[in-house]
Amino acid sequence: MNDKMLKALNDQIREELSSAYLYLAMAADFEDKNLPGAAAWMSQQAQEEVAHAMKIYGYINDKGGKAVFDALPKPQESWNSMLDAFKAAYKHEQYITDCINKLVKQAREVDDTSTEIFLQWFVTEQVEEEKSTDEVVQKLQMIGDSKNGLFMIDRELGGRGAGSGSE
Ligand code: OFO
Repeated sequence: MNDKMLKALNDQIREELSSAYLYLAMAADFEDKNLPGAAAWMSQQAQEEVAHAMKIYGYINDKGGKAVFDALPKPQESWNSMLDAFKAAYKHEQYITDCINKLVKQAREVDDTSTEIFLQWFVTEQVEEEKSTDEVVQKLQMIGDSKNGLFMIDRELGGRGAGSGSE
């Protein structure tokens, strides 16, 4: 594989693991604030990010490259509200979409068709990632300061495994 492409894919492994770290920090903060549903949602999201990293790791190996790991940045520890955390998650997913788009561009530049095709899964996944975080932001904005509303959203988020989440 082209050296630059390999480096860019390795960088994306770090971005995905860094996403996992961020969402696990959010899960821990929700646990701390007695919001078990949101904690479960973020914990599942963190696991999905690890799966995204593993997908790239597997692809690098399949192509005969070597995965190399960089240090992960320390994530924020606490957020002012569930809305703040989900807004940050949505913004983060927009950033990850940008990273994926840059990877696709690079694959095209070096004429690496298999990597371009491999990345299509991530392009589609990012649509879902942005949608699922933004949906929660919209709901939280709708309920405003209502404690009842927050309780209900937390309960709904806890049911993610039952079919409302992304892969
Ligand atoms: Fe890996 O999709 Fe979110 O970050």
